[in-house]
Amino acid sequence: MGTGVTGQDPCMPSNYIELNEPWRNVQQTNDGTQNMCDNGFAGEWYRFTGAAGEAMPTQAPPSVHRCGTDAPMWMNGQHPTLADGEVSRQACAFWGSNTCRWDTTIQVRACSGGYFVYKLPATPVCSLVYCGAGAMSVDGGWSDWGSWSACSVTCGVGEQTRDRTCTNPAPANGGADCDGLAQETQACDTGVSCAVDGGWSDWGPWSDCSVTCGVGEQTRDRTCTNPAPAHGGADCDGPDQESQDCDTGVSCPDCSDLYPGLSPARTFRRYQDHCFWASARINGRLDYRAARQECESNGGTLALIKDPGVQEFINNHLKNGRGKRPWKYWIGLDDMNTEGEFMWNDGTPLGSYRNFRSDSAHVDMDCVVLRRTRRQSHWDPMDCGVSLPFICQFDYNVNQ
Ligand SMILES: [Ca+2]
Repeated sequence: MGTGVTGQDPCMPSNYIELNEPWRNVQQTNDGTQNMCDNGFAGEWYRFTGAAGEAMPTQAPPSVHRCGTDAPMWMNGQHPTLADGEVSRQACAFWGSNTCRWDTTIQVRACSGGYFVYKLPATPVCSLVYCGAGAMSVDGGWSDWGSWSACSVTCGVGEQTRDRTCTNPAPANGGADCDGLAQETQACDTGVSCAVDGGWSDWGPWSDCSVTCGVGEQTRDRTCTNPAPAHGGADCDGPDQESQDCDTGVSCPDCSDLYPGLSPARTFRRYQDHCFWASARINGRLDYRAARQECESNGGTLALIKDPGVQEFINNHLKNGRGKRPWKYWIGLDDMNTEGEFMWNDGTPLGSYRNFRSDSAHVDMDCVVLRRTRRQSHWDPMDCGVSLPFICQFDYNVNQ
């Protein structure tokens, strides 16, 4: 059998000649004016590549006048396998109605790179050409889907995608592209509730005026419920209440007009919704029980000092025109019911605001005075029988 150069592998690119002319492909027809001829071949090894195709056709071409010449040549027999090694085949030239009008013997072998090489002699006559045939087309096929991407959001419901590629196999030689989408999308629920920042409701209506005479105050509210903050969202910013002055248009009566039984009227002072009245220091002295009775018979009580505001008001009230001498007035606080347990005259317990000068032990049935020295005012327990001036307290209610 003929071989190439002894000892050289014809499958190696340096040992074969590429045939890649477009006209050489068996699908190329011509009108009979093109007359290529392979009579210059001399038994070299050849490989069909590129536009020429990748192998010789193993069936007669559909017609003559192909492959750039009049009588196209094809290989009469199957291609060998790798294991077959080098084989001989008949190459036929198609002319007229004879698919093998001329013939010659060629050598063929399969190469491990997936192609064939042919040892081709000069054609018997001209114009004959060894034809190439195109590779089979390969339709594309999808790869497996990739994994889903991370969800597009970190709370609530978002989206995720996955991809595939048209590479299994990739389309080749005019084969069809893959059909369908290369990416698909689905919803993904993070299972985490999104934080909701709070929002204010509308303001509610203004409240009634705080007073029934003179100028008072009224308020309106809003709530952080539109929406309420949730899942770590921010609270509403700003106040949930606002206030404004309200003028009743009604002149307020004096305390002395409301409680005409007490004199002198000039010692009445109003603080918030109460009137306070102090008896005269010289002529207005009574013991605790009598002082309490005097206040109550006029519709009030001895003064109930339950917060620092009232304490300061009474202190300032009594200070006016009283000089610098110390003074004492009964207020409505005593422990006559239970020793050591001070109660206000309205029946309420002492509570958290207390202004005793000291916590020293007291005698039975202590009654309490508001006492002012040069430096300060405070409370002192006293013998209830002592006669002292006193301070009454009355509701300031213009509707009574
Ligand atoms: Ca006591």
